[in-house]
Amino acid sequence: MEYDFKEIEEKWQKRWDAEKLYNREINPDKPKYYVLEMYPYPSGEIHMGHVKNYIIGDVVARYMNMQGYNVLHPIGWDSFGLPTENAALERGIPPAKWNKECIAKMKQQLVRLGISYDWRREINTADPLYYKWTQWLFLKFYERGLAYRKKAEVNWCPNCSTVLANEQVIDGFCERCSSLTTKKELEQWFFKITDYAERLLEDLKLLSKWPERVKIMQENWIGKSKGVEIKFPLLPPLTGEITVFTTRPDTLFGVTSLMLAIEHPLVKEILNIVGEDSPLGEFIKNIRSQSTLTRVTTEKLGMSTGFFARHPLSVNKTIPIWIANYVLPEYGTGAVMAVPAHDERDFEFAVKYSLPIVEVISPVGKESEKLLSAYTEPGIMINSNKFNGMNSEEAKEAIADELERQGLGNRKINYKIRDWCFSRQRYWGAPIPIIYCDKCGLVPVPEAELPVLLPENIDFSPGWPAPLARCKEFINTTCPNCGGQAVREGDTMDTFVFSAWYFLRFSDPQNKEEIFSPQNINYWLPVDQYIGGIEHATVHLVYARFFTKVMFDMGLIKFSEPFTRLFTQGMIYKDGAKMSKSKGNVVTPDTINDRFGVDASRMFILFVGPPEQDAEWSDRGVEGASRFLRRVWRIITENLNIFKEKLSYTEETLTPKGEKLLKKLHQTIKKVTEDIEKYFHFNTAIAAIMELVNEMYSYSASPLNNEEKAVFKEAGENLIIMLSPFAPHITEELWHIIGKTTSVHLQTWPKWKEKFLKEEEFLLVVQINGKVRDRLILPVNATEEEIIERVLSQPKVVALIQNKEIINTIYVPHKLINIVVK
Ligand code: ANZ
Ligand code: ZN
Repeated sequence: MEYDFKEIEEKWQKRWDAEKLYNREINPDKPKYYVLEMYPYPSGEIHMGHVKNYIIGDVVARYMNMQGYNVLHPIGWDSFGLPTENAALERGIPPAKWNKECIAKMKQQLVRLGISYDWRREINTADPLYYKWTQWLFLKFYERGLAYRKKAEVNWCPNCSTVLANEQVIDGFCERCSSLTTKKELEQWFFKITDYAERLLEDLKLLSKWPERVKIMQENWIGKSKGVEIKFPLLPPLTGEITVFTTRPDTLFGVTSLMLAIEHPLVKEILNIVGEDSPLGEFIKNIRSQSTLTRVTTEKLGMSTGFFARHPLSVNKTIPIWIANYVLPEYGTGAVMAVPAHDERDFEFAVKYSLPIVEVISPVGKESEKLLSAYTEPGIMINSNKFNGMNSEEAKEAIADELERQGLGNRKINYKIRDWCFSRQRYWGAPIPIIYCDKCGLVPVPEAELPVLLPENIDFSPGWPAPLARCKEFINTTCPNCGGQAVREGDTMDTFVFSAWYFLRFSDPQNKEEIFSPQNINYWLPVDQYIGGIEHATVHLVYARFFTKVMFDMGLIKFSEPFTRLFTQGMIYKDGAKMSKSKGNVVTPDTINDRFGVDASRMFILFVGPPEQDAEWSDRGVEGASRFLRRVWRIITENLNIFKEKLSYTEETLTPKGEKLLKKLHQTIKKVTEDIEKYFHFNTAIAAIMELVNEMYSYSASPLNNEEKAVFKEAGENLIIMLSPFAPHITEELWHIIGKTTSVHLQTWPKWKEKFLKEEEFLLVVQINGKVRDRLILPVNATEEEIIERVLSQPKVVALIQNKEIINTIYVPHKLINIVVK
C-alpha cells in the first residue's frame, strides 16, 4: 500500500467539508473552548511564517476537541489599510477588487493546509455587515465621551499634497516622492484610551497565562510615572511661570537650566520678543523638521533663549531657559528641569554646552572631586539647604511636601500612553459616521442609518482634500437633526479599530440586528487561547483590551479581559533573515506541499523547535518529517492483520515484552498530553511519538503472541490518535484503513494510567559535608537536576543547611549525593 499524500489530502479535505466536521454551535452540555489565531492581513500571499501561526492554533483546536470541548476556531480578514490601497493604486484597480482577489487566494491556501476552521464564521472587516457594527461602536464611544475631535499635527507631504502615516515618512522624507515632509495641523479623531490607562495597567495582574515579556512591554507602553509638577516663576520681561514634570524632586537644588520643547506655548512669546529671523528662530525651524523619533535618537541640540526663571525654593537663584530637541511636547508639561549631575541625558548636554553641573546627591555625603558621569542612584543630600544630610528617598517626599505647602508644586501621576488618533485621511477604511451641520454642529449619524457605506468606484488616490471629502455624492447630505444642508465626515477609521473587537464578532458573525446576541457572546467568550506574533504585544493587544473594557462598562459583555491565555510564536527565518518578499527568501507553502505533502510541512514547522522561538527553514527538515510519516504509514499498513483481529490481554498473563511496550505507550500519552497542554512544546511531543514508533518497530521485528499483538494494536490506535492534531490527513486515512468508520478527529484523547508509569527505583544516600544525614527512594530515570531539587526540599536537609551557603554538590549516580556547605 503506497502513501499517496496528494490523493489522501484532497480526499479528506472534501469529506470533512461535506460532513461539516468543524462547524460548531452552542452546546450547553459541553464546556466551550475558543482558540483564535490573529487574523491575517490579506496581502495575497501566505508564507511559511504565517503558516506557523495557523498550524499552532489548529493543533490546539483539534486537541481540545478530542478532550471533549466544544471548540470555536474561526478565521477572518483584516482587510482595511494602506498596503491594500497602495497595491490597488499600483495596479489601477479598486481596493475592494484587490482585496477580494487576495482573500480568494489565501483562503485556498489555508484550506489546503487542512486547518479546522468553521468557515461559516468567516468575517471580512471591509464587509458592510462587519463595519456597520464598528461604526455603531464608534457612536457608543462618542456617546460616552470616549471619542472626540481635536487639532493635531500630522505628517504632510507638500509635493503629493497628502497626509502621511508615520511609517511613510523615512528620515523626514516622503516615502512616495522623496520630498521633504512637513507638519500640518488638522482636526483629528481620538479615542480616550488615557481614561483607561490605570485599569489597563492594573489588570495586567489578572493575566496569569500571558507571557511575562508581553506584560512588561505593555507596562512600558502605558508608562506610568509618579512625580511632581513644579512651578518656576518667570523673571521679567516674561511673566507667569514654567511648570515642569519630574520624577526626581530630590534633585531640585541641582537644577542648572530649564529646557523647553519647541512646541511649548512660552516659545511663541519668546519668539515675539526676539523675532522669527533671530538665530533662535532659525534653530527652532531646524528642529521642527525633525520627526519625534529623530529628536530622541539623534544628537541632542539646544540653544539658550537669554531669558530666566527663578528657583522655587532658593529665591536668589536664577535659572537660564533653554530650548532643546530632546524635550517632547507630548509628555508631561513639555518642559524639563535639567539636572546634569544626576541625569545622563542632562549630563551629556551640559558637557556639550558647558553648562554648570551641581551635585546634590552623593553616595558618601560630600562632593566628589570631578564628576565623570551622572550619579543616578539614591544617596545623601548635599547642596540642598535644609534638606542636607537627608536620605534622597526621604528627600523626595520632603521636597514634594514643601512644594505643595508653598503652592509651588503638586504630586502628579503621568502616563506615556497617548489618546489613540484613529482618523485617516485615506480611502480604504470605513467612514466615521458623523455629520457636520452649520446650524446644529457635529451630529452623529442615527443608528438606523448605519452603515455609512464606503462609496465604490470613486477616485481614491491620496491627496488633499481626502478622497471621501472630494466625493460630492458622498459628502453632501442632510442634517439628521434639522433637515438642512450638511456634510459628512470625510475621514476613515484606522485598521486597528476593526481588529480591536473582531474576536467578539466570531461568536455571532451574521447577526444583522445586533453586534452579537447575549446568548452567543456569553457562551463563547472570552477567547481561551489567543495565538500571534510578538510584534503585536503592544498596539493591537492594548487596543483590544481597551475596547473590551469599554464594552464591559457599557454592559455589552460580562468579562473585562478578552484573551485568557496568550501565546506568542517565534518567526521562521530563511538563510538567517526574516522571510519577506523584498528579501526574496519567501518559501510558499504550495511548493512545499506539492513536494512533500501538507502533513509533512505541518510536522516540520512543529518539530523544528519550541514554537515560541524563531526557527530556520530547511528543506532537509521537511524531508525528515516526510520520512517519519512514511515510517508511521508502514508500521500500521504492514501489520494490518493485527488491527483486523479481535485481541485482548490481561496484565497478569502479559509477557515482560508486552508490558514494556504498554509502559512506553502510557509514558508517551503522558508526555504528549502535558507537552501540548502545559508548555505548547509540540516539538518534544512529536519526539516522544517518534520514540514510540521506534519501539513499535523493534517490538514487531520478532513474532508476537496474541496478547502481545493486542498491546501492539492498542499502541497503534493510540499512535494514530495522538498524531492526528499534527498530521490530520495521513492519520485519518490510517484510521479508516484499520477499519474505523468515524473520523479520527472525533475520537477521545487517550488517558494514561499512572500504574504503568512506575519506574524502577533506587536508594539514594544523602550526605552533608560527608556525614550521612538522610536516605531517599527515587526513580532511576530522574535527572541530576530533579534529584538535587528533591534532596534540597527534604525537611531534614533544609534544617541542616539553613543559613548556609552551598559550595558544591557531588552526585554519584544511583548511589549517593554529598552536599558541601559553609
Ligand atoms: C529632573 C530629573 C533629574 C529627571 C534626574 C530625571 C532624573 P519618566 O520616568 O519617563 O516619566 N522629562 C519630563 N518631561 C519630559 C519631556 N516632555 N521630554 C523629555 N523628558 C522629559 O521620566 C520623567 C523624567 O523625564 C523627568 O524627571 C524629566 O527629567 C524628564 F536626576 O526631571 B527628570
Ligand atoms: Zn442641523
